[in-house]
Amino acid sequence: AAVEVSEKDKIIHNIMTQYLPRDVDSILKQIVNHVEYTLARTKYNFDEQHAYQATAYSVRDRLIESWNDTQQYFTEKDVKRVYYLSMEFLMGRYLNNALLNLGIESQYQGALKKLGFDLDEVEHQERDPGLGNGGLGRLAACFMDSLATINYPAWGYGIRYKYGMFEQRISKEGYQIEIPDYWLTAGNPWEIERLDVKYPVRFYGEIKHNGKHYEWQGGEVVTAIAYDSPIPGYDTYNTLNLRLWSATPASEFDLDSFSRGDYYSAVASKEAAEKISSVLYPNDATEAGKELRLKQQHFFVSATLQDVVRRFKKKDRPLTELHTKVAIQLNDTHPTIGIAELMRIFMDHESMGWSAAWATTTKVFSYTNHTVLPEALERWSVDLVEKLLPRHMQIIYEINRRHLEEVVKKYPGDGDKLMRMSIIEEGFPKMVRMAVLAVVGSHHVNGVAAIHSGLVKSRLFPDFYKEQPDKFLNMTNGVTPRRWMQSANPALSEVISRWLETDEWVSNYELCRGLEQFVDSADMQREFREAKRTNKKRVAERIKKEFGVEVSTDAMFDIQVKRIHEYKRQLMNVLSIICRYNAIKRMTPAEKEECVPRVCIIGGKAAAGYVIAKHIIRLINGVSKVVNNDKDVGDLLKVFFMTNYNVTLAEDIIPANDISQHISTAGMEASGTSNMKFVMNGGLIIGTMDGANIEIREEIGNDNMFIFGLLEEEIDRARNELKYGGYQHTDSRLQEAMKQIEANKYCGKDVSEPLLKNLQPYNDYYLVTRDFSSYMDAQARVDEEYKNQTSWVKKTITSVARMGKFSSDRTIREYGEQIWNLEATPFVPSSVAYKTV
Ligand code: 73E
Repeated sequence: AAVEVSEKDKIIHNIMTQYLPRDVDSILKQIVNHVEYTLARTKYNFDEQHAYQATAYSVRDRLIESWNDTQQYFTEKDVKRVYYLSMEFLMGRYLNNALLNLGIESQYQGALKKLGFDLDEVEHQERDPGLGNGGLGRLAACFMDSLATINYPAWGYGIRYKYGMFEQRISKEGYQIEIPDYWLTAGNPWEIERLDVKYPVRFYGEIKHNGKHYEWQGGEVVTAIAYDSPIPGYDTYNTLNLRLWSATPASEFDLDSFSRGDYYSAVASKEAAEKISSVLYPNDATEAGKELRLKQQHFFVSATLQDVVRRFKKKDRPLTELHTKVAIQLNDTHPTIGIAELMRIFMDHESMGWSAAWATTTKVFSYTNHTVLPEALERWSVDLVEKLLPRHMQIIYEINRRHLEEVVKKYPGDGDKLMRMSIIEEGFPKMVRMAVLAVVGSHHVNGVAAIHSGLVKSRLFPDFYKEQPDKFLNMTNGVTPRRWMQSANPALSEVISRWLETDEWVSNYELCRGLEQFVDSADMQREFREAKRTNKKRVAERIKKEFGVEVSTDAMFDIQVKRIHEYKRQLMNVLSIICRYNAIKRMTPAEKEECVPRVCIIGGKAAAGYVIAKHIIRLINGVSKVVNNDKDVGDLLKVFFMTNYNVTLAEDIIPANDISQHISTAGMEASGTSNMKFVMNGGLIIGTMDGANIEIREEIGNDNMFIFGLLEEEIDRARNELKYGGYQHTDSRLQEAMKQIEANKYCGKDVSEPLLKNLQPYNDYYLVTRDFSSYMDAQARVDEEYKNQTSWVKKTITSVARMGKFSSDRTIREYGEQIWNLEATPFVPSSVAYKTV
């Protein structure tokens, strides 16, 4: 059908006959234009930082074109959208990712070269926005990339923190120091401030009934302002939106305080509003229960739901059909208050009755669980929720009453079951269990790896699983090959593309299976090794610069980078490094000849209040100092703690790994995602049967992994044996290492005493001493196999070829098909009005 085109559209079309041209000279002009008109700098003299800013603005311009077209297209087609609600989006740097996704890296390289800049150096000017803690936030970022690439209609929603994840420094003595991360100092060229997109969000206050429905009044109101960043997909015109909310004072001033002459305190109370989006809670997997965090949650969820409902209502149709156009994914329990908030909007603002409101709500939400650690399951005291969100507390009570009524009907007299299934935990104080609210209010609940999804059913929610088995699914995590291979590892990516004779594997990882047929080719083996050497050389230079220590690229690069947490067992890694050091000290020259040199790299942040985790960092730094300065050891062992691990550092060092460590106590790491990145970058894994390690092993084969340790089903028993005296380790190497720590060889007793205490049988909850011998055996196998470089590189080729399952494209397709019911909707140019003139 012909599209109606207005006179105004025709005029615009005639001026804007084509989109931003992509040739080198046009790009050069676009960059210089931004230097002059956006940055207001002289075009004859600008530095690398301004070159970065201007380049970023020029790339953003292109993204705005495709972003507008995509959004208009989705609206015209009236597609169903998914909204990914997450407290964290750990996006990493934008520029290189955008250039690769748009396929214009070489043109930008050319344009910047003409201006006297190196694209690589310009890219290094960008600050890494750290709006997340670790795996959960990075997963959200990988998902955005895959959603765009697959052409799913999707938006991300979160918080625009002023301060992201703290910057980690290490003191002279080896302790962690936290520095605030004010990442906006030089502005953020990727975002668009939408001063016109804003919503009021209320806290505290009272509930009134006006005869028809409840009204929530009084209290404090803040305004949420939208900041949008375009998300390009790979090799597609589709561009999605990440909308982050920032808190500002509500515009209605409290006239009372002004008329009382209380000018300063009235202004001050407005300032307090901004606190809400001020800082990311630096916790990975420990729940803090702080009022400000619940405020943050309600703040971004309320603004998001108002935005979603407004968008839906633009087309005239009943809100009971919301689920036909809207799917909302809860990234962990953090946005779960949204279930009560949507009910409130439906009933108090849209005059829906309870049944209709509940039926629709439960068709909209689905919930991803990311951890079974009891200390990480969010619970809010009833008192706090009642004070901060009185109407939501009422609604939660009513949800619970109706839910428990069903339970009683089916299981009369089973008080225990009722207690277990209740949203409210009866105790002193009474608590709201957010995970139970999420399960009751969602149509699907998923874990993030097969073993974890099993534990979600068997340990966390067995009663719910029994009632509704089909509600519970597994969605094994994945990572985007765009950022984690193509962008982070150009050397290896080129080799892969050359042998496959295509670069389509970047958005269709399964094509890498084609590498396997060449695994015996000496040429391919050489090229894989050369790519590895290139990456190791870069990291070796970095080490030289930061630590002043030379390391050989012939040494095995052994890497463990992730948040510091007892369950991830960095302590076990350091203990084994101490044992290796002791063994080297005892070696004869002939034995040293046979010994495989290792460079051990450990990195990661400890939550500021997590004392033991900080002690572990101090111990690593102590061991590093002793080992690296010991002349007897020479090149055979070097140990480095890499400061301030973040996405950018990960992109630099993951491609350099020969082996990486994923050694959590079985059953405790829900999935892990760096394990996937390390293997995709041509390394092997030493790890436990935990999280996604298990599925990686299934895909790449047991021969290509170094697996050790107890199985999940053996853990409870082993813990009891340790605790009640049936078991004590007898590993003399471990005894020696612990004695040295006790003698304060590596750190003072402020650190060594609490660490050793945690290794006592009755305290060793994470089973470090129990898994230790098995771990050392696996390490010995690693050393042995590394001696045969040909068989090693063959293992890495086979592994890279077989990792297709762990592309986040596969993960997102599963969510799209099994949970969200979405259709891929690639933009078709002819459908946009002004393009058809
Ligand atoms: O195993 C990882 C998982 O790969 C898990 O620990 C992590 O999520 C990753 C992605 O699925 C995770 N983070 C949190 N819980 N699980 C968490 C909890 C509270 C605050 C911030 C993050």
